[in-house]
Amino acid sequence: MTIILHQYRPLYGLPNASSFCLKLETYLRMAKLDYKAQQIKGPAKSSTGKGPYIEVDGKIVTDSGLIIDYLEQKHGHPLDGKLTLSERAQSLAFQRLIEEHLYWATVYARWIDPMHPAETASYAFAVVGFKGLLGKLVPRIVKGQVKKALWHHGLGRHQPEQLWQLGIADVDALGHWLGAREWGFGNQPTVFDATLFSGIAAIVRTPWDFPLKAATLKHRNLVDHSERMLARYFPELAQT
Ligand SMILES: N[C@@H](CCC(=O)N[C@@H](CS)C(=O)NCC(=O)O)C(=O)O
Repeated sequence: MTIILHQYRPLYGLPNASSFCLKLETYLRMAKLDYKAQQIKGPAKSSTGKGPYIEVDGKIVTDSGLIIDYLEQKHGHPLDGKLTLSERAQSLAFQRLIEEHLYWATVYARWIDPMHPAETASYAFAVVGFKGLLGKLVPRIVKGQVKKALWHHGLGRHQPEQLWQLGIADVDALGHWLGAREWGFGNQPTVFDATLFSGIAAIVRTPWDFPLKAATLKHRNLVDHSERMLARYFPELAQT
């Protein structure tokens, strides 16, 4: 049965503005599962109010990680099946670093960074996708919600210098850990690679400069990894 993938809009030459949507769509392609993508307009109609979510077997499943778990229960473990328990533990730990910590530094860069008011405003406008009066009002409202979310996460309580320092430490750890390897584990990409790709591409494809991006660009292996993933799974978008 075809999976309906509900996700946000493409942006900056990437299949999606949202790292979580990008990770999930990459997973679907990696696992060769049949899906149809539909763009979320307005608030996501999922149990958490967030995207991505899928419709499958007459139900809605939400959260990229829980969706992958659900699909693996049904279709087996085409990507991570050969990993040892220790490798799975490492994969999960790095995914949490990318999605629950580094992600928030990227959110700050895209939505809040006071050094780039014009760029963050144009990002908000592009990502929200309304025109006219709504295109003026909604991005401001969402920006307020993002600011609050960053505060509650904790990263948003730091001064920019410390916030960047914390995000850069994540990227350095990822760059040093990946080293000269093509993929995170073994000789085939796994869910870790889908997550790393989504987290790094969101930083380096954001089209203005900020300290986290400068630090990420220094890790050529991370940039190459994300371009490799894009070329392999989204050849229609890869740069020549
Ligand atoms: N843990 C979730 C995170 C999803 C998430 O944070 N999605 C963001 C977009 S990147 C979202 O829908 N935000 C809308 C909101 O918070 O209302 C996942 O893996 O799917």
